[in-house]
Amino acid sequence: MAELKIVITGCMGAGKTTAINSISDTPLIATDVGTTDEARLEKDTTTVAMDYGTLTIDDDRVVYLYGTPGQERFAHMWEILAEGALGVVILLNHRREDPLADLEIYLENFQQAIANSTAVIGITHVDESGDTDTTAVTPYYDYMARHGLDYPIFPIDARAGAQVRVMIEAMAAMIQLDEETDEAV
Ligand SMILES: Nc1nc2c(ncn2[C@@H]2O[C@H](COP(=O)(O)OP(=O)(O)OP(=O)(O)O)[C@@H](O)[C@H]2O)c(=O)[nH]1
Ligand SMILES: [Mg+2]
Repeated sequence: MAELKIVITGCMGAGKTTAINSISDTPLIATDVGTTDEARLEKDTTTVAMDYGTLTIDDDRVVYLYGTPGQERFAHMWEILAEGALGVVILLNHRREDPLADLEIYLENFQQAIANSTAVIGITHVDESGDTDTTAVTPYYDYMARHGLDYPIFPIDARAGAQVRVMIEAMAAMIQLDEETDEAV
């Protein structure tokens, strides 16, 4: 059985904890605490260390999902969680003021993990933006074209397990495994 470690990162409120909770076969392990100060305006709780869940894809592959804290003040966890990851999911909240700037922050901070593996981009909160899925993804494709990147982009609602699952399955399919050892190659 191949064990695939995938890290889900992205800004506060993008839906990392929600996404893992919506697809995990095992009860979510979360480290959310009540938000304080300015973050309180956005939501009631925030991840301070990590989320953890699992997803069995098929008889051959199980995914271990690690969610990061979004807030940069907990960024010391990012490198720890990225260690040994076979894929990085960047979730972007389409309603934020400058989601392309967010994308840049996470691409930069997870540069090494992405270079050693692969990445996919999930765009959340599209339903609250007035855009359609098709119009929403355009600026992200344009950004990637400008930067010579070609990661798959999925408009998803983190609350909808079926949508999250399609994205994670796509990422799992991008990870090449050695047929004999089941190790990533
Ligand atoms: N309307 C809407 N709400 C969404 C969508 N995706 C996620 N949410 C909501 O947005 C919030 C996301 O919260 P979390 O899952 O805690 O976000 P997080 O990325 O883990 O945030 P931090 O741990 O603070 O970095 C939840 O209330 C979700 O229900 C979406 O596509 N549309
Ligand atoms: Mg969280």
